[in-house]
Amino acid sequence: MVIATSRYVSQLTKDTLALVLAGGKGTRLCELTEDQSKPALHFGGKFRVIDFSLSNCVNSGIKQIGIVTQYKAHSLLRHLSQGWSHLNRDMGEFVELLPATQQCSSNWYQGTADALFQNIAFIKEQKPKYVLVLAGDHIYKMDYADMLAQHVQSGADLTIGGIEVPVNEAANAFGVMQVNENGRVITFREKPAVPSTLPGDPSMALASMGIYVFNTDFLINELQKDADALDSKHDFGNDIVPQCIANCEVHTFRFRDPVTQLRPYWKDVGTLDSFWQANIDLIEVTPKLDIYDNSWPIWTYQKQSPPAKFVFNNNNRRGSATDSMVSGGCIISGATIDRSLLFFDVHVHSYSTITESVILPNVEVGRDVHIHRAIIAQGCCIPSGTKIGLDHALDRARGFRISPNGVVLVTSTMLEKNRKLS
Ligand code: ADQ
Ligand code: ADP
Repeated sequence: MVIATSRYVSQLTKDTLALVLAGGKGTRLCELTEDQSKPALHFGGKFRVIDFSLSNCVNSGIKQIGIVTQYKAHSLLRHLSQGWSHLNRDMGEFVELLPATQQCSSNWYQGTADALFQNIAFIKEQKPKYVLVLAGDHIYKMDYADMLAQHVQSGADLTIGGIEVPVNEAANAFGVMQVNENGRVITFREKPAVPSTLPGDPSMALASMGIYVFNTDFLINELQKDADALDSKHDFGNDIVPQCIANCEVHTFRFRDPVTQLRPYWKDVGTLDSFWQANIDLIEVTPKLDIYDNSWPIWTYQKQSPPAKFVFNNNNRRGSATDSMVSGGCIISGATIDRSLLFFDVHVHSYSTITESVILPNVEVGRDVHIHRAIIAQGCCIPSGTKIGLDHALDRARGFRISPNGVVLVTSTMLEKNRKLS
């Protein structure tokens, strides 16, 4: 058996079909996912969340990709057709969309396992040796070829991507595993209230990243068994993984930096706080996730925009941005931006300040507006004189949402309600 580990081209990655689960509701993101799914959310100034998993696939050499969509998929489908339709079917490369209700059943996908079960015919048609199951809502850079190589070498039926996380972050949030000295998974509990810890380190747990490599025949068999089970929720974390651990050879692949052996950046942007934090992480002086790394580009689609413009206004007020990222099409006129991330086409008018905030695309910020520690959703028009994030009681009274960590979310629907009331 030959195991090629070259980053870009290897036989293993060519023999692999990636299936990206991109249909979750993302309810903990509240109004941000009111009209679009979590993987479609804008992220990092010019990307969408799903671009990270898809770029990892392409950069790892995996170019047979199916994307399983369900909930509010319109903007996701548009983004995928604009940005991810360039792979060449004739060369065996594709990004195929697999929406619910168009497969073998007339039902919506009942859970993540059912979402793949309904696509068994598609999987068989591609004839892959391995299936890599991914979530479309994680921000990270990972070479899946390393995981595939370990999977094949270990002889496992299933390999689960694992990462060390602080116990308090793992509780009720992630699947948590215990492994033996050979990396074989001994126990797995989905979102336990009290996670088991790493041997010798009671502060850390080994969390499942929700990334799985299966031998294809084994996966199809397990999906069929799960579909026949009457007491199943048809979910990977609750049903498929525990069932496999009880009966088969399941290993973990530890996601670590190959050189430093440290924990790489990996974030599930499932809450308002984690979405805000992951965006703000990018403006660190030396961010843990390097999106300027030419050896691991994050591919996306973005409409053409002119460069960001900074204007000194008629009253000698400087338009400036410090420790911030400002995207194309932005105009900052006589306003101060600090420790913030502005997506494309944001206009900020004179005498305004924006600090520690994430401003999504196509936002107009009027004069003398002050925004602190907030997420301003796409398409908002903030009226002149508005204060956001300076007084949470006032924010609440205006119907803005405050996250557990004190980040204020403002959407155009909230602003419109306010306008009608005033
Ligand atoms: P969760 O992220 O809570 O836990 P889940 O809600 O099933 O699991 O979402 C997994 C992925 O599937 C997400 O990308 C979501 O968008 C997508 N998805 C959900 N329902 C879907 C459906 N009906 N159709 C298509 N796609 C759907 C999982 C694991 C944990 C692990 C965490 C890591 O179960 O064990 O720790 O991921 O984040
Ligand atoms: P302010 O309220 O800060 O005075 P303005 O809307 O008057 O904001 O715009 C200030 C400056 O921003 C303008 O003088 C111009 O230099 C620049 N600007 C605004 N809109 C555009 C545009 N569409 N193209 C190029 N520059 C623009």
